[in-house]
Amino acid sequence: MSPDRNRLHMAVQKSGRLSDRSRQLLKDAGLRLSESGKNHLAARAENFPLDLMFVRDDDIPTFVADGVCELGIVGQNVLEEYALGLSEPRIEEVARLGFGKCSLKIAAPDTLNSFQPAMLDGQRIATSYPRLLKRFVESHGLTAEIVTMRGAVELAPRLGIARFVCDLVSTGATLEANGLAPVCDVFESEAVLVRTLRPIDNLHSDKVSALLARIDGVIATAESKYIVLNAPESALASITAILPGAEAPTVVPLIGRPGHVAVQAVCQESVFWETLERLKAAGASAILVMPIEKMMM
Ligand code: PRT
Ligand code: ZN
Repeated sequence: MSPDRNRLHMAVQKSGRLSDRSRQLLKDAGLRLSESGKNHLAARAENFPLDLMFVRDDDIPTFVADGVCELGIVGQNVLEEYALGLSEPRIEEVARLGFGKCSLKIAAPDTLNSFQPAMLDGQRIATSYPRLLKRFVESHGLTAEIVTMRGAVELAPRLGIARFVCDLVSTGATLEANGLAPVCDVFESEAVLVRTLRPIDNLHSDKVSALLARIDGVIATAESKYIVLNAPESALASITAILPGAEAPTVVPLIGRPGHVAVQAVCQESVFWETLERLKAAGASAILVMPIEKMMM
């Protein structure tokens, strides 16, 4: 299958932890995806000039760097590990997507009492991320013998392959089930949208900008809420200071309630119950928090 050069191409994970959320993001951005067959390798957006290519996550940076796909969605762990092997940048991160969050951590048998990075010096450490680990170890002025494994890294200490492991952790359940405990953080990661640093021709660059604007809108909307509340005018300053991430709220008079106003604001951060309790304590009443369906800044 040779790519249609009149359309944009995006590499996404075929099946794994990032697949569903990547497709959902594109659907939320208004794309209607047509997928044919169960073992499909590609999908076409019916209402936007974009084709998706379904690949292994490890291959996504190469596809994007080579310009086979102008865009891609990949974990920062995979992206950075790839980038550390390049002599010059070939791919750039354009947006953090807020899902696929995990942390690359060094772990040791849970019998280890206390930990100092210096304890890694001269030790064998098993990982699937040798470049990220090497950078970390060197940043502490240490050397370690890095054992690269493609998977099942958490088995290395039990098999006598390495004393420490350096692996991705989300809940920590896998480490615990293998008698390991995290001892230090190496790299924080989440899924990101990336684009090639190869020149994108003018025909395509408008499409890229349009798609990025929509994706930015989806990301902003996910966290944003629309808040409406009533407040005494005297409490306005303290109430607007509590509203999370709200710029320039709208303030309108309330007919029949002199000295009181209605405040409307878009909050670009999560609104927690604690926030509502603080607003109420500051004098707000009739507080409504509503989801925002679409947003374009
Ligand atoms: O087949 P393909 O090569 O595409 O997929 P893959 O098996 O290499 O990757 P996949 O689907 O497991 O992960 C894709 C991406 O999801 C990773 O590159 C990370 O960016 C992100 N991610 C988020 C994770 C995790 N959380 C995660 N917990 N990737 C892997 N894990 C593994 C980890 O390696 C360990 O084995 O889950 C286990 C630990 O999980 P907890 O919850 O027990 O701590
Ligand atoms: Zn992979």
